[in-house]
Amino acid sequence: MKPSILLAYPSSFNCSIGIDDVDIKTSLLVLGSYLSKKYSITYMDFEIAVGRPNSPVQIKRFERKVREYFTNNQFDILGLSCWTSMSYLSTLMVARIYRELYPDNLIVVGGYHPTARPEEFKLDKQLFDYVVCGEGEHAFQKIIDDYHTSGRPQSTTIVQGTTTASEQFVPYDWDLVDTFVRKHFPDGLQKMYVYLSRGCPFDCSFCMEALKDRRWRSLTPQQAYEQMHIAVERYNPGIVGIADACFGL
Ligand code: B12
Ligand code: SF4
Repeated sequence: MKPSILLAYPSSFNCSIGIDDVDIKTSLLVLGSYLSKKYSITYMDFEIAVGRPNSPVQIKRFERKVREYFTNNQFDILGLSCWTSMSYLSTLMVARIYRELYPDNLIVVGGYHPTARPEEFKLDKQLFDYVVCGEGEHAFQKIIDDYHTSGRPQSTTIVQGTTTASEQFVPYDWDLVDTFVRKHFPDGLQKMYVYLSRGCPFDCSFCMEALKDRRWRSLTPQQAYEQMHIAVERYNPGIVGIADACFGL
């Protein structure tokens, strides 16, 4: 039987920026769209569903709500996006709750923070099974395939993800986020971000992008137009942001 997979964004703790401006996480959607060709994927964003806790009391509430969610929803594999360093603490909390409830299931983490600091996910009692650095598509697909045959690894394993070539890009699978959007954005999406290209060949010292393999890849203009068109037709947002690391190179 194929494993069930949850792709989740864990939120950020003690973040001074307000919650009003939060939107669908495009990177998780990109990753999920690739994996959903082969596997059953569920999308969850605890930042939107539960909130961004800013005090010990709010963090306790967050913990309780996440535990409730996992008690009612079990997956074979939990994929957590510690996308920026702002999500490090919430990633640990969500992983700990899941590990406590389901000690034998697989936990995978990826995103910019693990890419920069993979050792920070080698923690007590093998909290994480895999830490994916760089792009997630190929690495996560292989992890899922291997899990099918060999189960969890013996210890936390750091994996360097290989870069997705432009011919391997898949269209956004908006069905993945549809139930979530309808539940949490009853008035529709005000704003959405799309990527029309990926990567950047430059090496600015303050930017994480250079830690990937510095290959710029893009949709063709026709594909880019189609992807924007499909997204707008479906959700009619007020704003579509093009969020490329190096747009139009
Ligand atoms: C677009 C973007 C945004 C958009 C996001 C739009 C959206 N709704 O998704 C906006 C403007 C909202 C934004 C906000 C912020 N951003 Co920003 N953003 C970017 C940017 C420019 C592009 C990212 C990109 O190219 N993605 C393309 C996709 C395909 O690649 P990807 O995101 O890396 O995803 C892949 C992997 O990370 C991996 N992966 C991701 N999750 C998972 C999970 C699993 C399980 C696995 C296996 C793999 C995996 O697989 C994905 C597919 O290959 C980057 C980089 C840059 N040059 O500045 C900064 C960047 C990511 N942002 C950054 C920061 C700090 C922020 C903010 C915290 C800023 C702030 N103070 O508010 C917020 C956080 C928002 C949030 N809620 O998380 C930093 C993160 C650095 C760090 N170590 O923390 C970056 C790297 C810029 C930098 N300074 O270096 N951002
Ligand atoms: S994405 Fe922008 S800031 Fe980052 S390395 Fe490229 S040019 Fe520099």
